[in-house]
Amino acid sequence: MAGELEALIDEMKKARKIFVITGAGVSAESGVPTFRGKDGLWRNYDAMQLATPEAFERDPVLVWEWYLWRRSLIAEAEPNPAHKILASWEERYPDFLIATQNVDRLHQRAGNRHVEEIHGNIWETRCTRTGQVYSPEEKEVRGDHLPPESPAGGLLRPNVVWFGEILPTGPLERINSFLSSSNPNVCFVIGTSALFYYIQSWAVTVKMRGGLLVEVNPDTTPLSEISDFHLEKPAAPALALIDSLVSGSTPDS
Ligand code: BV8
Repeated sequence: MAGELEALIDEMKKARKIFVITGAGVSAESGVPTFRGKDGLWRNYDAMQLATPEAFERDPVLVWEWYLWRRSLIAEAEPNPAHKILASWEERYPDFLIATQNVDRLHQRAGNRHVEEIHGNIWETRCTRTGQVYSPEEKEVRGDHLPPESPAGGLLRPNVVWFGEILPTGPLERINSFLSSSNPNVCFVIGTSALFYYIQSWAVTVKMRGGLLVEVNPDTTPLSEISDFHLEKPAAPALALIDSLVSGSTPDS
């Protein structure tokens, strides 16, 4: 395997700018269910049915119970080695950014500071009337007061992006300026089914401009056939292998 990765390892050794796109798979080894995996089910509901404005409109209590259940899982979860290696890479590379679809904040808990949450995060809430965003400290949601109301009297919702909603402009602008100021040497796409066109377009843009495209995923996705490297492994062992080869800490494996 190491021999096949030689070109990637050489590039990583001299790289200055790394772009990382992550999805639910990077948190799988922390015990957080992925969206489309079998463990993503909850009371026989498919996540795709619940993560929509229509579901919230129809039954805000049910949707809040799902989010409180996910919060309880995430609260128990710890950053896994994949998160920790990405945090160490932010220290190593002068220009480093993670665009994550995950709402669990495990990248930040691992130590990454340059993280753009393109689908929001599960801990904040937002008033459906005023758009005011509340941090967990400001507005704690409890199961005995569902659906929660904001001080303005509007329903409070999780501050995440649901299916059918547009992405927050702040993260999009920062990602686009990161990609356009100079092309990353390497783009990693880790633990995502890569179904959203914006995920595919960021990855393809880096590749078309001469960067290496590396996919880390036990499965194949729409990006697999155009990736320069596809490590068909879980994120933690895959990143540990790359990290060890780049830092020269273990013999070729
Ligand atoms: C948009 C936050 C335009 C919430 C999520 C109306 C209804 C339905 C759809 C639409 C609609 N209107 C428009 C749409 C289109 C829709 C769309 O594209 N659908 C797809 C499916 C075709 N898109 C949207 O609605 C998006 N909005 O496009 O607006 C726009 C865009 C930009 C600028 C302006 C306008 C918004 C979608 C956001 C939905 N919210 N989450 C919450 O979390 O509660 S999406 C949800 O899916 C999560 O964020 C998740 O991260 C994301 C993507 O899934 P993945 O992360 O890839 O997770 P998944 O389970 O799918 O895959 C896990 C992968 O990991 C697998 O490949 C697996 O093999 C791998 N894996 C497993 N274990 C490991 C592993 N890999 C490594 N290591 C392991 N151990």
